[in-house]
Amino acid sequence: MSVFDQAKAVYADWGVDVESAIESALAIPISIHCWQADDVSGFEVHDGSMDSGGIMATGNYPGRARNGDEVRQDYDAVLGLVPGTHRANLHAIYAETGSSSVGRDEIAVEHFASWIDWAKSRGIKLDFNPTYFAHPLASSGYTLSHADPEIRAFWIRHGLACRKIASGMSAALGGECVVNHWIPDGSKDATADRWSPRRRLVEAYDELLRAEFDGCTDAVESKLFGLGSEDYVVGSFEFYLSYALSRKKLLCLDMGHFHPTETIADKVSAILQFQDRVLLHTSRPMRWDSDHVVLFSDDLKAAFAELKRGDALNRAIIALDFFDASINRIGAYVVGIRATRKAILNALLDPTSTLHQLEGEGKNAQKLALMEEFKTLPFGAVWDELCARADVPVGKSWIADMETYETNVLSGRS
Ligand code: RNT
Ligand code: ZN
Repeated sequence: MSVFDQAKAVYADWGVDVESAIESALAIPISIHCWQADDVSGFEVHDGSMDSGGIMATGNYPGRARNGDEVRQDYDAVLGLVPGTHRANLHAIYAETGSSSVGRDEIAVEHFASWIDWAKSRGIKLDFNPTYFAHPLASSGYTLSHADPEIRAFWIRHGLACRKIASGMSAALGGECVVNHWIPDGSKDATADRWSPRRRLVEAYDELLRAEFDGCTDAVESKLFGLGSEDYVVGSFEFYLSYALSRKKLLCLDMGHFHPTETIADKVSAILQFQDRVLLHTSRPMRWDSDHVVLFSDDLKAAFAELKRGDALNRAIIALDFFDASINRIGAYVVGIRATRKAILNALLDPTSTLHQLEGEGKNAQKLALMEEFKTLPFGAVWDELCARADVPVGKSWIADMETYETNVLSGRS
């Protein structure tokens, strides 16, 4: 009997069907962010320095992608090393406008033609994000909630341009394109007026999101604090929870955007009582919203286990959000993507009905014991089988592929 067959029998003893878990785990889409490849730089030509706008990639490991072709080349390398169904998640600053500089409020779907061609040829779909940061009109720390109506209007036009681009991507590729709106707005210290920016933000979003665009699904992402917005973030959790619910928009929960002991695992069963779906930004905070590479951690496992226990894995849109410029970026991608897929598989192998039954009968010690037991079942054998079936490297063998790519491709980038 192979190691996999033994593992299958162990899970079957607990009523868990490994075959269907593998099949479902491979089918769930993970949207891969483009911004790990180039440290959230994008391709815009800037005059002078850009405000970091609340987020920052640290490190200077060689091999950063410098243009669209290199980001797509990196995507291709990564896609060969990770199992399952994927999408690609772009930011507006990854528009390719040739030698001309095009304003953020003037970008259009044709500036993403190379992306669309690439996605079509790879059979993957695109998601999208307006870039409300790294721009002179974001340097005050406010965008859609800015006190100046002209600056607000600029960012509303940018958001609208992005929603139209998303609609174009959807038309070209089929299916929906999820557009996530995150703004850095907030202030560093002792904010006297926390009310006006929030009132303006409601109005700005109402204007920006009023029209429907075919194929474009909008989400809004909350945050606790950012670099330079430690005291006050306009788009807090309460703000966006209420906004999304009242305006029938998706809420985006980023794993790094809560208090350190607060996890999103407990939130999904509350939010999904009222919402059809939720967008997850799979990330890993370390002491703060540090966007570290996602690992197969307790937090990640708990989030996906919660979804599975509520039969809600198909109600979560899974998108990665991390950026580490201090290590091989292909490695960062592959570790984070594999960790996320592992957490999905792990959740699908959960003995949910037995756990529910034990808890219902008040057998809480037995429930705890079973949860502990599952932590040491031969999960690795099932994961390896999943990789083999997806025709990607099994176990640690992908590391050698990463090293070869580093030698052949990344080391040539200055
Ligand atoms: C920032 C948000 C946001 C960004 C990306 C680049 O705190 O998490 O999702 O990371 O849009
Ligand atoms: Zn995020």
